[in-house]
Formats: sequence, structure tokens, C-alpha cells
Amino acid sequence: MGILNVTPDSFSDGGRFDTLGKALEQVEVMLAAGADIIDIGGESTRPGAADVSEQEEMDRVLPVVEGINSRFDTIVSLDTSKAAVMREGAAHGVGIINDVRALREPGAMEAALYSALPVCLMHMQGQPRTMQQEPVYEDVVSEVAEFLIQRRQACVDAGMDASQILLDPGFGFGKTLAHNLTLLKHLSGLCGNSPLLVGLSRKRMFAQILGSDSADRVAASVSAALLCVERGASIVRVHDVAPTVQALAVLQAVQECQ
Ligand code: 8Y7
Repeated sequence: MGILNVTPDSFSDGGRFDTLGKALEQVEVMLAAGADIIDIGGESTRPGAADVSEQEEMDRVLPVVEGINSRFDTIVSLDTSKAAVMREGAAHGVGIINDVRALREPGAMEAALYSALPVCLMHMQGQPRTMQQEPVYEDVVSEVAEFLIQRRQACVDAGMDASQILLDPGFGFGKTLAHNLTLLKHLSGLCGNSPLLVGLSRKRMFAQILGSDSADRVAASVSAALLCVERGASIVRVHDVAPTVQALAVLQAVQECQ
């Protein structure tokens, strides 16, 4: 899954892809490098980022969703927590709903259900604005798993097909470096047999591991993606599609040999 941020203030691409043409060029590059899914988000979840109105978020993402679907044969994933954005996104050809708030916002569960699309439910402790202030867990692995299993059950109770649900431990969302590492180490079988999506790409945990704020995080991100896929992750959400696809090709070759 290749990441396309269309926020003016996003983490790593600093608003470079804020025009439709640039966004579509970036999509073309990611698809050529082997991405199967493009995740597009119009609300920054960066700690301290400003709230974005429903209209503003739709104005950012819908033209890009339409543009991608008219030019490319791919699956568009929509990173949103807002019910209205989910509904409009579904009407514009979105193929997956990626909700970092796991369908807990008002109307989001109903909107996702109505769309009949697959959904990714992510774990987050707290809210984006404050989540990194002092995250605390007694047992991060069992608490994250319990939350995800509860949210999955809430979706199934609401009428969703369990096969349509992806789960995500939410690396970096209300988690210290130690929490992130423990979750990665114990990713295998985190939530039974639901497919896992993971996002670690260029996250701050790598600056901490590398002991440098200025170091390039690409190789570290690719390594972490590989470790997650080895532990059973089905989808990895990444900025750097080409090196990730190459690393996964090596893993696959090894897995398939005698
Ligand atoms: C994740 C995500 C972000 C993630 C899923 C960033 C939107 C922060 N991270 N969605 N979104 N999982 N499912 O650094 O880890 O990319 S935004």
C-alpha cells in the first residue's frame, strides 16, 4: 500500500503533492514500483495537527480519488474517520476504508456498513493531538489485541462480514519506542486470523533507534516492513514503494524455494 498524503502539513512529503497533477504523478510512480493499493488521506494525524472540516477533507481527497480511478487500475484506500467522507468516498470509487479511529466517530460504523467496503480498524491510545505525551500500558500486546478484537466484534454485530475486516496495531499512535518494538516482535497471531495491515514507514521510532533526527529512515522502514511481513502482516503501508517491493521479493523467493 503506497501512501499519498494530500494534506498541506503531512509528515514526510511536506505538502509537495498538494495539486492533482503532482498527486497523480506520485501515484503513477508508486504503481510502477509495484504498489497494489494507494492510501489517500486528507486529515493529518500528526501530533498537534489542526482539525480539518468535513468539507475541507472532501475537497482535498475526492478529486484525487476520481483522478486515480479514471487513470489507473488500482485500489484506492481512503484514510478518514468521518462518516460523510466515507460515504462520499464510496460514491467516488474508493475500495477500502482506513480508519485510524476504528469506526468510533459518530455515524462512521453506519457509513462503513452502508458502503459495504472492506475496512481497516486501527488501534490508537488517546487522540492524535496528545497521544504521544505519556502513553501507558500494562501489557501493550494484549491490550492492543483486546481493543482490536472488540472493535472487530462491534463491526460484526453491526452486520459487517468478518472477512471484510483488516486490523492494525497502530505503530506510533499513543506508543513509546518500547511499545512499538514489543508489538512488532509479537505481531504473529496478534488477533487470530484477521489479516493485518501495518504502517511504520518513516515513523519517529526509527529516528530513536538510529539515534538521529536527520538520518534517512528508508532502509530502517524497509527492514521493519520485512519483519512485519515475516510475522504475518498482509498489507504494509509505505512511502517508499520500490525498495519495499524489492525487499519483499527477496522474502518471497526465500519462502518459495525448496
Ligand atoms: C497509519 C495509518 C497513518 C498506520 C494505518 C504516518 C493514516 C502517520 N499511520 N493508517 N495512517 N496504519 N492503517 O506516519 O500505521 O503515516 S498516518
